[in-house]
Amino acid sequence: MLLENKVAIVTGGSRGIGRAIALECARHGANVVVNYAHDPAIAAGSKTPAQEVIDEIKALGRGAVAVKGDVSDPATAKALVDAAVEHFGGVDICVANAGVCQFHAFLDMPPELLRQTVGINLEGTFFVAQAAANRMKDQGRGGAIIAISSISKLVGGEFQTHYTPTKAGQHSLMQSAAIALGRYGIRCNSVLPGTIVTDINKDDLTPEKTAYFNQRIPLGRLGQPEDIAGSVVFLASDMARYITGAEILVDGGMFVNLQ
Ligand code: RM4
Repeated sequence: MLLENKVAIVTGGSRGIGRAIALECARHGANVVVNYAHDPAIAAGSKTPAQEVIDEIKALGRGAVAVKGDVSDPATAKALVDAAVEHFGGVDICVANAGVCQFHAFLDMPPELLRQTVGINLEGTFFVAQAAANRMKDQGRGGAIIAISSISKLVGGEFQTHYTPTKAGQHSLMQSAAIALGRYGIRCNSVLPGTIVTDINKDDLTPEKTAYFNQRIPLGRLGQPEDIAGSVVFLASDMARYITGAEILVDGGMFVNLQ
């Protein structure tokens, strides 16, 4: 129970890595504000992903509320903090997870795709971190901000020229925010997932690419969202009380495996 009675905001928390983080925070005692951007079409009588994760958190005995919003809009960050205060009395943890990666060639990259990717991945991280940090400062009890960056902060991708800069930018933001916020006891760190199987890459992970990755990854498999959640809980907890401006690479050894 590393996060007993803490309040966590998780952006993009209804699916994939964000969902796994939201659930693990709840397992460790946190109440969770789950942000999501879209309501996918669902069969009559079934639940949306956001409804499902809220119900799963409540089944764990913790509080949960869903807030729909595009994190590239600063108003969403305010709405998330307001919801945390209204429902749970404040904010202790902010996980900036929401992200997009529509694979596209560089030479004919449409400006709108670049702007959307920067808006969600980098500006969205900025807005939610800023809103959470202002609340944490006013609360006077510190806090933890975690950006879900990526191995793509460290390496490139032919079809990710719009995306990898946002991942590097997220961590650079955490480094500078760590300096700006340390005086308030607010820690800012990044987690760098490797290739994790989620909705955003299911079409990209062809059998051939999966075989390549499995051969390159020393642990022999692609990551799952649940492989990331523990590092986030650690950074959010008092076990990381002297860690700020840092990064944790969670990639099965992919990055270091040149030969
Ligand atoms: C990650 C990394 C993975 C890719 C996802 C979409 O940062 O580049 O390989 O599948 O993004």
